[in-house]
Amino acid sequence: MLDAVIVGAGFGGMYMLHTLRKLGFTARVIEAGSDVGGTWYWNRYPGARCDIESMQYSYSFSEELDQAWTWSEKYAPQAEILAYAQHVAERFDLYRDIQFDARVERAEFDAAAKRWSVETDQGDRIVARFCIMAVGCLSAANKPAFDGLDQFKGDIYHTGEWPHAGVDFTGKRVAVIGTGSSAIQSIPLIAAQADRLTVFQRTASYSVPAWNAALDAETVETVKADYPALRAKARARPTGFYFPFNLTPAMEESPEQRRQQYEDAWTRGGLPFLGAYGDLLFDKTANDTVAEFAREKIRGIVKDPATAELLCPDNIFGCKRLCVDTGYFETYNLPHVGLVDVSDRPIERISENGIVANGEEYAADIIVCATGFAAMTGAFDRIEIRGRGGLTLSEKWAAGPGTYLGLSTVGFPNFFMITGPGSPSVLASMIQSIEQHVDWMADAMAHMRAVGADTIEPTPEAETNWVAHVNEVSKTSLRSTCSSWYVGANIPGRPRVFMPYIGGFPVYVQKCNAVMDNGFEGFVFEGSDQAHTPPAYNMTERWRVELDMDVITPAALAAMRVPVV
Ligand code: N01
Repeated sequence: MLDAVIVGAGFGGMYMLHTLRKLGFTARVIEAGSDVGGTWYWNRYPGARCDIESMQYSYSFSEELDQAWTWSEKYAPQAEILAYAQHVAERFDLYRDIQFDARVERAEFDAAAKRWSVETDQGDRIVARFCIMAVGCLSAANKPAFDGLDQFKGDIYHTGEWPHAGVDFTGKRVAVIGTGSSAIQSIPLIAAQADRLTVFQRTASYSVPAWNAALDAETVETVKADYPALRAKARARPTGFYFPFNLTPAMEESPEQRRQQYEDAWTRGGLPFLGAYGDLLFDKTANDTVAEFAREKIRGIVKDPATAELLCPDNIFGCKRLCVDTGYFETYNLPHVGLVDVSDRPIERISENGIVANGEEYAADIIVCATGFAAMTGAFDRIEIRGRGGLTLSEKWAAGPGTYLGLSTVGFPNFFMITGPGSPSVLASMIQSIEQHVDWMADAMAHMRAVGADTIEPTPEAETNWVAHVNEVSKTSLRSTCSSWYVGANIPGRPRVFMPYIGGFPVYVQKCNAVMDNGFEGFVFEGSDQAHTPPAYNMTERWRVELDMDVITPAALAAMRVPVV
């Protein structure tokens, strides 16, 4: 019997495997794809790249790895991030314990034997003490069931399941459904090839220019000369990555000062634009000023006034995840690119020849669904996960996900989730979040081995309190107020719950550390009465960093006021 079965070979599953092996545990990873990389294996659409700077969007656990790998661009393209994942898998000899082309369909806990049994679509049955989900937050594609889909004579693709051979749009009429990050990255490149491009927009998105560029040798050398310092600064930030942040409240400055500040931030570009003022996501009046600035930018770029107005979002800036683009709005100035507004009347159906919307048929040879994901819980729902008493996780989470610290859930002993709902996950740099979770889990498992405990599971009280805390803290931010995938609102019928933890990465880490220091407060163990003691060995030590009080957010302050559990 294995110590652990890990579901998914993205950045989470890979680091979990590496860490468990280091601590002398046996583990096997099961992966539906044919290689490592997770998100970066599946999302091969044109223009896919990360929007956190490459030198921070990478593992931080190995100084040798940091020195050995050199990123070519400020924001690495998908193929380079995939190559990095493959490099890591080879460097740390991970491939031999990863089973590819096998999708986990069932995972069941046997309470008598205290073990998990995991089954795949290839007929495998793997038995392990721990079941660790590394399934990703944005990995279950949302494919709306448009009427007439099966009648379409052309090809349909989802950005999150892109063909490995690529798609040639030359000479084609292309329809793109959706205007989120994936659409915004791919539309300029599709337009560059296609004969005709029609974009179907339900909600307009805010987007800030990436100003992507090749990384110059001097920048790379400067970072590599003291990589640990950059990593430490990143860990102290609410987002888990470092960028300049202005703490002055936006409304304390004059309109002219604000404009200058926004212009400067726009010139730097990317997600750090949100750092123009520290209260943009907490003060509606401040947010109105940045929203208007962004709309003015769109009106300044897009030449046709009617199209420009359609592209201007009217919701809170940064409430849905901010997009980062290269030439997105400029694309609408091209004569062969059109925009169809489906905000009031949804797409009616797919016909043999294209898309019918607003009573009109728009001809297309290829339809690209950039329609996003069943975020945070969708990848769990695809697997029949049964805990104590046969209850499935989907049944348990029918009214919204309940977790303790986003890494465990009552009724599912020895079951861990990497970046699960209720952890900072998508609101922080994913790889940082992953590493911190894995280190915490590894410490817990090593501790259980040391004290002879069989199972670990949160108490109902701890879970209830954590869910309430996650919900309470979310209310401090404007982000909780709009219909985004953060609250499950992009999928009809899902419960509306703010799923990620918005208290900020370092506050969250402090809470995880405190739980451990207090002898795994909020957890129950079976098999040992020595388990409620701090672990002897501590992988999580490297996460003990001081909060960067210069960038403390109202959400973090609210989170800090609440006791550990
Ligand atoms: O998905 P989305 P995404 N009819 O959900 C529309 C990360 N990411 O794949 O807003 C018509 O954001 C939907 O409309 P609405 C990042 O965290 C990162 O683009 O629901 N339209 C929306 O416009 C990101 O946030 C990068 O009204 C329909 C779009 O489809 C997350 O992944 C790159 C529809 C979906 O947008 C998801 O991004 C890419 C329907 N029936 C992704 N259903 C980086 O840069 C949905 N839509 C790192």
